[in-house]
Amino acid sequence: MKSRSDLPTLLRTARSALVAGHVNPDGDSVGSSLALYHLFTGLGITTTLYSAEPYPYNFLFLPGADKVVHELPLIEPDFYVVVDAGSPQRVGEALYRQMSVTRRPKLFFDHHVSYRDPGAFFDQSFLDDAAAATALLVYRFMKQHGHPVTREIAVAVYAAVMSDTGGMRYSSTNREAFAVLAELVDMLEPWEIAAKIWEEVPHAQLQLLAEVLASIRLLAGGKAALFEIRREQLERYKLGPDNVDTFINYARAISGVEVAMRFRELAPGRYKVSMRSKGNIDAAKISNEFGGGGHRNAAGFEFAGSFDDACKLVEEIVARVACQ
Ligand SMILES: [Mn+2]
Repeated sequence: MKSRSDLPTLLRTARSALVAGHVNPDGDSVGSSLALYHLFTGLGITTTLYSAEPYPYNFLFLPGADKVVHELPLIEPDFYVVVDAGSPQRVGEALYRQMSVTRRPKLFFDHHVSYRDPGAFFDQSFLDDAAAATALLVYRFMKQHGHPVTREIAVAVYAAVMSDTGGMRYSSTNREAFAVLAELVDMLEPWEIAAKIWEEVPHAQLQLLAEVLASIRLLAGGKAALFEIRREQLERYKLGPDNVDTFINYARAISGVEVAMRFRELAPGRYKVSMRSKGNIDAAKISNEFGGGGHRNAAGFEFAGSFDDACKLVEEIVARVACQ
């Protein structure tokens, strides 16, 4: 079984594959998926590039990103590869269900520490929590087995490493990350990739930001800043949840504000709430009151009710938590 389902063998024998990243996809998930997609298609394997959710706007420039599909193919692929997901469940419900019952090989590339595949789910895993990005594990495999690194693959790996290290700033940044970027740098334009990842927003995002900033509510004597993002707004501007990720920073930056809360509407009367705090307020404490969790400076929970209800509750809870 093992020998038939390892990646070098599959690359010689399989005719089709499915590559999937995780829900709420980030640059590493997209870049790792695309590196494998280009490797496989280059070897003549018909490859489905799958993502349960749309790729973030800032990674749509990556070559091949337009090939992503959000529906599972009708005909089952010869094998599956999951990247960067932390655990197999995070590929999304439909694919997880299919992979749970399939007899086809399943492989896994990841650098997250939380999941140690005991071989119970995957047939072969490439895991290393010392890697700065999952894309580096894909790159290692390619080098080890002598697969040529094309320009498309170089751009995908470079963007994945850059984004997952916050531009080589996070504690995961290491010698391998620098060495691989140096190997790739002649095949691409670093300034162009940096600009695409960090310096571009769609015009509609700024229009929505203007609308949202004007609607920020200051509560609890100016200690809490709350705002809502309704589904209708995202639909009207044709934007996704990733387009509003940074909005909370504006609310938190307001002088006197100690906690900022973003209420993103999931369905009528149901919200996903993200919190960022600074100063003395413990965001996790507020989150706990709503049945959620998190850290002192970043927490979240789901809220059932209206935004007005939420504001009243927050007013009361912040007053109490701030006194503790
Ligand atoms: Mn990652």
